[in-house]
Amino acid sequence: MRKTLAIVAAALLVTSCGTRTVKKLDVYPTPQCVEFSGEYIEMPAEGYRAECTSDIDADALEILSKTLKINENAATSIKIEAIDTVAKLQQSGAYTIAISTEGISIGAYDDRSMFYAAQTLKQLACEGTRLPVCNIVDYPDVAFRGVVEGFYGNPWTFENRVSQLRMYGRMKMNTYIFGPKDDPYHRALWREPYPDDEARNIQALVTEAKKNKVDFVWAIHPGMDIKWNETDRQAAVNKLMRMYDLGVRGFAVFFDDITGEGTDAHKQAAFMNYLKQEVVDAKDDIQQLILCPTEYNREWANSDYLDILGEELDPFVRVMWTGDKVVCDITNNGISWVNNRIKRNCYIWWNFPVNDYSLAYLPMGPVYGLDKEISDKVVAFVSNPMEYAEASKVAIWSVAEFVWNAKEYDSTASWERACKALVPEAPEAFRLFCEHNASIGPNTWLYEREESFNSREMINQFTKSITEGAYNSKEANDIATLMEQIQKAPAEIRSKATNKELLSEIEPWLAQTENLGKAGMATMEMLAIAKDGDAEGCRTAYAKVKEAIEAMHALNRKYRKGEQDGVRSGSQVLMPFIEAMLRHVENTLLPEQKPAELPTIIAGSAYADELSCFVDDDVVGIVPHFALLKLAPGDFVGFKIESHKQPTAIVYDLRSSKASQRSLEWSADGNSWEAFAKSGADRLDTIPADDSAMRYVRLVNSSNDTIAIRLGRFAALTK
Ligand code: 14T
Repeated sequence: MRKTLAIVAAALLVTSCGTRTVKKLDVYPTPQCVEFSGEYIEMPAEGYRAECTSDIDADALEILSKTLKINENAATSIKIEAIDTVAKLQQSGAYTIAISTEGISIGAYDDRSMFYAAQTLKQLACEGTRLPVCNIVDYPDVAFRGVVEGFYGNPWTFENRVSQLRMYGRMKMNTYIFGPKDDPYHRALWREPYPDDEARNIQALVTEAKKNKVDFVWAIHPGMDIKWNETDRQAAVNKLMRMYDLGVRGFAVFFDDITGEGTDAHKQAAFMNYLKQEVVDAKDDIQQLILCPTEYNREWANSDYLDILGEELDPFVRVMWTGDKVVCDITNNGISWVNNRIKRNCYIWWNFPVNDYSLAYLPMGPVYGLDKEISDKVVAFVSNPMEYAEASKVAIWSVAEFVWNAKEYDSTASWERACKALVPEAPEAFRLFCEHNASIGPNTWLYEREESFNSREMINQFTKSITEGAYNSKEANDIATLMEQIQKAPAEIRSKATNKELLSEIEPWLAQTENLGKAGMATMEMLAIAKDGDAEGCRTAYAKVKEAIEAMHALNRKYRKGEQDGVRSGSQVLMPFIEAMLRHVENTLLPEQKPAELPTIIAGSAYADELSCFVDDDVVGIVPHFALLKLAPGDFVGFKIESHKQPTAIVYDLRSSKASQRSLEWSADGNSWEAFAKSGADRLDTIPADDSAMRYVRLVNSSNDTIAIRLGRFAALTK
């Protein structure tokens, strides 16, 4: 019997779909609407005959051929037609699929739709021989979805970018914005054309992007030194036209993180409108024109800047927005607020999993904190990743799921899938690694991501009982087992994962996680001995824990960069647990091991009680405190270093205040003070400290007004 392929009209599919889903299909991102009874059909061995009214997109066809076998003489058909009826399907990427014993029907709005239908079919046919009998109607929640390579630090390599573009194709993301802060031709030398070899790379990336139905958007960052004159306007047009000649069909202009002349809203709007006219209107195939404003988040939007953009910017120009802060959750309310100001739906630039402000931490945990209702109110959602391209894929995977279908988004399930997709050879070990490398550490934005979430409760429970004098063997065993798994996971990942680039990116954290597991195992051994009151045996075990922690410190030191910390793993739950258990053993069995002296806060201000000190390897300082500290003239905050230590340098990351308003001082005795020779930069700096008598450090409000400071870091490196 010759089976004909039924063309299922899209309208029919829509009305017949969406009522009931008996079983879920393993397709990601989750389609909007799936009707599936649980029944499968064998794929015809001879393949399918393609029937369509117009040419099928070549990239889609390539996937279909591999997945389904396309054979002109096959009896069963795969029929492709345009969708022209339902509103939700009237958008790029929307598609329908109907699979029955009669054949396969695909409805496609554009080439991207066809490509996405092929991607879905590829996932449906993953077992190679059978297909589910189903109806799928699918379209994205957010029109533009993807990634903005917009971080400070080493830009991604050509190979990184190719691999990303392929992933975006598979995950139905359609936008890649090229804007790495440290690509010279993006920012520092924005007027200059790319040298030939780099130009060729961009050309090749544009081709790869096209194959994956991704808009390659090239961003320029002229604001550091732009003059609002004819010469610079022309320089920008010329540069964009050169990029156009390399194949680029989307442009963005970033005015973030600048001061001075470049920040003028009227001038920026006029500049964008000029580019619209001279570049976009001069061609007929430019897809996107995007502005990243100077006031790109609500915390910084305290002027009429956004209203001016809203009034004066050509409606074609889209406006980026990071949310209520630079790094934050994305809330419904915050989006409505900015949309009113800019008089259009904003283009979300989400600063996650970027870690350029906190390089010691690898945010490998789940993606959450995105309001599901935002998808109607944003024109786009792009994520700013880490300089580690492969490691960023865990978060990017989940962002892709969220932006395609927010109401079906389940952050934990999505994260587990992402871990499995990235390291299918050792998914459990990799998931464990990610779970304990999820915190982003202390930061100005007070943003935090949950770490060790599957063991937090067990750890808390155990800590509570042990400090109450009880030792719960069952819990102790469970924690010891966990520590052993953590210790073993890195070796398993190294030996099994085939993604070598990923392995090299995360190697410092793999090593640190191994150390963490070792320290944790030693801790549990120490506690098992401590419970019997054997002080002598415990002393040896205690030393072993200390040694393991020293190994972590040594590794951390090795990777430290300037004011930035080195490599941290398990910082949120497991390290505090290990430290707490050391204190517990010191207090109960080994009093002689207690540190003789601790650093202390000194404060000639109201803040003495709010602040506390930390000691960490060779750093002593004030625990980061991001709430604004208001200091009246003459008020000070500082700390006393333990007498047996001597500082070598003072490091700080002080937000909000200016160096000219404060003086940094030191003292030998806490009574007579002397200013440091170097007054230091406003925000981040390292000040040499070379007097061997130095034991006290403070900052004083030396101005005549009250000043406000955030203590991101205020510490001494010691020897
Ligand atoms: F353009 C913006 F949307 C944006 O987020 N700009 C930068 C971005 O390149 C960077 O990766 C991100 C995370 O650190 O934050 C912005 O950079 C900053 C923000 C600051 F508040 C750099 C220094 C800051 F003080």
